[in-house]
Amino acid sequence: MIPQFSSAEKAVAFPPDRRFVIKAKPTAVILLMVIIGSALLAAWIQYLIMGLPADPALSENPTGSMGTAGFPALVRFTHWINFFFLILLVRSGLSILMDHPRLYWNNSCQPGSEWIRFTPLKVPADRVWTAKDDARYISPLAGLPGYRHTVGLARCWHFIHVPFFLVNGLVFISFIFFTDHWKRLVPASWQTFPDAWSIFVHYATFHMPVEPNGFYQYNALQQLAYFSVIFVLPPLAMLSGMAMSPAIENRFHWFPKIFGNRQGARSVHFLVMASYLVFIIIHVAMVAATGLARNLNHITVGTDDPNDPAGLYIGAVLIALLIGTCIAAHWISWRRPRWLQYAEAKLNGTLWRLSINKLKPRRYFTKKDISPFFWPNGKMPVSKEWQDLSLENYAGYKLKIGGLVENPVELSLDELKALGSDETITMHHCIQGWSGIAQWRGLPLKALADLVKPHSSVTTIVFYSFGEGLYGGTYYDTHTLDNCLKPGSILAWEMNYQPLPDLYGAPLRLRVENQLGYKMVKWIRSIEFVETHKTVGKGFGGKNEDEEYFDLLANS
Ligand SMILES: Nc1nc2c(c(=O)[nH]1)N[C@H]1C(S)=C(S)[C@@H](COP(=O)(O)O)O[C@H]1N2
Ligand SMILES: [Mo]
Repeated sequence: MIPQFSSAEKAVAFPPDRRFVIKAKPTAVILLMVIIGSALLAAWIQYLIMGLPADPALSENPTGSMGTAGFPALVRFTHWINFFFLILLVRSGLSILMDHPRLYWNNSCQPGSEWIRFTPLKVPADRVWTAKDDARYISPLAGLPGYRHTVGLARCWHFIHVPFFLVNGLVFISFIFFTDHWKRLVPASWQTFPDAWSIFVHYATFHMPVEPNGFYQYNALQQLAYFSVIFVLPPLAMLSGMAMSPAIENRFHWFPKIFGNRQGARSVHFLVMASYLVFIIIHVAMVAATGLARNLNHITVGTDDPNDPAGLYIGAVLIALLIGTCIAAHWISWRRPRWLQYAEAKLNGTLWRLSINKLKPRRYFTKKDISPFFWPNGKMPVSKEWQDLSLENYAGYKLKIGGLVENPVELSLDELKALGSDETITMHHCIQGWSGIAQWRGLPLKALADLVKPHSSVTTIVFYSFGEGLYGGTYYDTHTLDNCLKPGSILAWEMNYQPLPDLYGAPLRLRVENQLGYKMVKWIRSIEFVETHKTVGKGFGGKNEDEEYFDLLANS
């Protein structure tokens, strides 16, 4: 099952340093301890001074309303389907997280400002340290697909589950509201909160409250927990996920502000995942502790039998199936990754193309928003051609623009500048997870297209770099003509009111604001107008698309 890495891939994906470290800011640790500690402390104080509170289950109708009893087939199915998706979403999410193993509450992602990191490394200040250098290894036992810098495949898995996860959730929610089953999950009165607290005091002081039979009703704490994982966490996950999309962020500036900013959304997305993990652990432990066989009969065969072993068997089969699914997913990731890439393009590529890809980026950032730090990424060009140009400040640089155009041209930087310029202050969204806000000035691609006059068959523009991809070979990427003509799509020669530095892509780099960072080719050498991306490189739309299974369309 171990993937066959070439030596270049092995150096990236399976590096010698595979330490796993979690390091949170002291304030984050203290905050967590205060929240948990004060709840426990309050429970113990209440218990020691006033004794154990009355058990709310005893004062309620223990059988509940018979109309909502039991676990209908639809509830059982959606519960298990949800469980599968959740595990795969968490596992692929962990792989994505490790590609930029730091979480922040600020947009600049300045090293040291993270509230938690999953890497032992501090960013070295004395040399160039790119975001790719910073990616960490994660064991394939925990992550899907695991290893280091496998964000492309991890995203395929993560996103491919989203539509099904949503549909499954909608089926479940529609069902419980068409029947009376919602009454079991939605607290009916404020009394639920003090009741839930009383039950918490029981658990916190090591007393088991009287268990209502879950076939008929839940206790108050259980009800609140289930309510949260069904009605609070999923919307939070969805909104925080959407807030990370460059297409959405650049059109609806207010959207990430729901979470403070884009990195706040990323942190919340992580905390939702952590909450789900905590819930799953407690949920499974309670299912086991309060009558495993009976509870499993409830949720598998839908009977309330304490002795029938059917639920146990089916539960065991389902767990085995989940493990089998994870192994199959691992196999697909390394042996048939193109299947996954195709499926992801078919499903989400299509959904994005029809929806968020249509949004036109808007301008709203101002000078004061510019980030004090901007992660560099990619490999600096090593060719003599580029190095010579750099030494002479790009005086001899000529951008070659050709392909299916009426008027192919070669233009120097001064000639490009004479064609016009536009300025944008925008947020850059790297696929790895970091962001940064910078000012860019350059030639609108629209002006370039007007000059060279593409044939009517042109759908795509290819941007070739002087630099190389992660495993060597020319770095390139493609964009639809349509996205290149959107506002803010420019060939930039200026960054933060200075000539574009070498590290950030001199002499020219691309900005196409509804896309992720890897589509913004740096150190541009030439441009080609083509009918389709399929005839360029390996045909997937760019160097990362060819070799790392990134998305052709990068709206999310
Ligand atoms: N030629 C080239 N361009 C590139 C890359 C690269 O590796 N080579 N990396 C891309 C990625 S993944 C990102 S996030 C941005 C990073 O831009 P920055 O260095 O200005 O942050 O450049 C993009 N353009
Ligand atoms: Mo990136």
